[in-house]
Amino acid sequence: MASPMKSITEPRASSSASPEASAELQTLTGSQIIWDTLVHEGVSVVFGYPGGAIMPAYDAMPAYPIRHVLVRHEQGAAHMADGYARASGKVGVCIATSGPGATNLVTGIANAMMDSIPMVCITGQVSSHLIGSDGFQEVDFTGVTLPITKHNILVTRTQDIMPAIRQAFYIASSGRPGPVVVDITKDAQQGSIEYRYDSSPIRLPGYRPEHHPVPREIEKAAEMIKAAKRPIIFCGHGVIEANATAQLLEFVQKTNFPVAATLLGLGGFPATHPLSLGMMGMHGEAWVNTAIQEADLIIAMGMRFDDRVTGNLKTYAQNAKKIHIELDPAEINKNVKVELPLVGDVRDILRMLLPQVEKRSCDEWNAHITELKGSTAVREIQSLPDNGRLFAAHVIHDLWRHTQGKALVVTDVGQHQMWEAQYYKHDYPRKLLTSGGAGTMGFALPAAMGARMACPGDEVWVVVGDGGFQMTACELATCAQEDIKVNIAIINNGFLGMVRQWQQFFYGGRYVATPIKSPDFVKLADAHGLKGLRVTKRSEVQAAVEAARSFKETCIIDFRVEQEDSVYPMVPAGADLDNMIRRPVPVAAAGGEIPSEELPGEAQKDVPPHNPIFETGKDN
Ligand SMILES: Cc1ncc(C[n+]2csc(CCOP(=O)(O)OP(=O)(O)O)c2C)c(N)n1
Ligand SMILES: [Mg+2]
Repeated sequence: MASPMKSITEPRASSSASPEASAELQTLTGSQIIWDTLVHEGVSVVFGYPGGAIMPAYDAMPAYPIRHVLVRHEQGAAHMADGYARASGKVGVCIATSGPGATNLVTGIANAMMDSIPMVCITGQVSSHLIGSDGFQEVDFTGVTLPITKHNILVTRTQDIMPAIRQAFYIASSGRPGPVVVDITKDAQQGSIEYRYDSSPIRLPGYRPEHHPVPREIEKAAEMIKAAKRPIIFCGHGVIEANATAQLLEFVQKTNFPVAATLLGLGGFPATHPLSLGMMGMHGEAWVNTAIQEADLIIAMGMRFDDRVTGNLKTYAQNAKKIHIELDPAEINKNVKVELPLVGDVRDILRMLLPQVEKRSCDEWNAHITELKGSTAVREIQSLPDNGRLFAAHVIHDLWRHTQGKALVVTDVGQHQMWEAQYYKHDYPRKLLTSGGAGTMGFALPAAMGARMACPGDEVWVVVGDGGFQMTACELATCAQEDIKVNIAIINNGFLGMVRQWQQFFYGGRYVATPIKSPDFVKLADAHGLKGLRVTKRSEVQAAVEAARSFKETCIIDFRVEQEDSVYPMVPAGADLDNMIRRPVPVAAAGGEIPSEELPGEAQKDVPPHNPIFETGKDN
């Protein structure tokens, strides 16, 4: 993680009117100032949960044109704000009371920090005279969130509220985005001051969010691009965050360089484009990881070379020179040493680079990568005949087909997340939202609700495991109360599947604490006044998807999938990137036998019995 930005000064009191002040001087309470400032920042929806220390703010809320979504757990509020931000590109806002309300936000804040999501979290704090006295529901929330926020501010005076919130929005959304906490004491909310909104530009000494490469560096990049014979572009999350997808497409059209994506970069370059290679890394496509190891030039855009992407750093992409286009200087040479860093906004840099790059072809290299793909076709699960069993990959693939690849998909964390990344071809940015850096189970449902609020015209699909769904399933009640329509595909394998897979490959097949029993999801939907369906065969997928779309309510589909399927390929943690465990060649394609070297480990030969609490294909 990049070092959080901590160097700015305390917000200055500014009840004094600035020349650009946009409104008349009026007497307002701190609570009113919170909402007035949010309205000025363009906020139209917040996600939250009330309690003692934030009650004054809630009391003032109805007078302002802001919709409040009442969640069932504050973690949900943070993920909803996060999903709202990812889908819209705007700052998401969540709100909670002090103590347990605030600490319930922590997972959501850490999640947003790891994925650089702009978010402002407003929390109530005990009155200033109680701070440090272990007052009722007192938690030092700026202390707690110091390492998981881009910045945080404790506000104890009414006149500091507006400047603090303005700074929070500015810091959250400028440079490399991230979450900012504004913790406001109850007495600051209750006090009154003469107030007018200050719209003057924010200046924070020591905070320099913008960087620009010098022209010589751009020229050097153009030379390296010209000289490359085996180049690959890496499309990272920063391409999407910087709205640089059009520039990337133009760059590829000029150079004919192939593009691989990180998990969070999926959708930054159209997946159905002939030069799109797919995902890299631990569960990346085999040909992508092989090509990376063979490449002579990597142009990494808006990504941070995390360990799930690189595998063993000592053997990673040894043959490649590297150009790293990245906004955060802290990421340069952090994990992977690069020949040429270009520090700045990806879109700006591509705009500078494009006129300097000559049109060229890359036929030999692209043909070689196509050859690499060829050897994987027999392992392709889609080419298996329908044997009556439902594989998760089938569900995702069919979902992609039936939604014409246009849905906004929000995934949770686990096997289903990787299958989604592999089988749903994302052609558009901000249409795949997933928890990358933190890998937070429970993210999908609330984040999808936030995304739906941001993009009410979008068809939103939650792709979630039976385990992760149960972590935040309480938000179904929020869907019902707030009339938020999402479609929920539970990839129900009766296991904490990704952990089960690791147990199968690396822990001798001992399935400790991974078989998981679920409630009847169809009845659960019904209990909330929502729709529920169950699918056990591939032939039922299409009708269920169509039914879910046709309901005006949120609909859960309980997809009873193959229980012990694994995600392939897999680079074991810390292994060389091209040292992948591959899907065993299907028995039919291999002439009846699976060659033993194809087996992923000892455990595969001695597969333990199915989870006894769940029988695939049967109601339970
Ligand atoms: C909050 C949290 N706790 C634990 C984990 C570790 N973990 C990663 S994947 C996984 C299993 C997920 O199971 P499920 O939701 O059923 O999805 P599946 O892998 O079966 O598709 C677990 C426990 C995590 N990522 N997040
Ligand atoms: Mg599962």
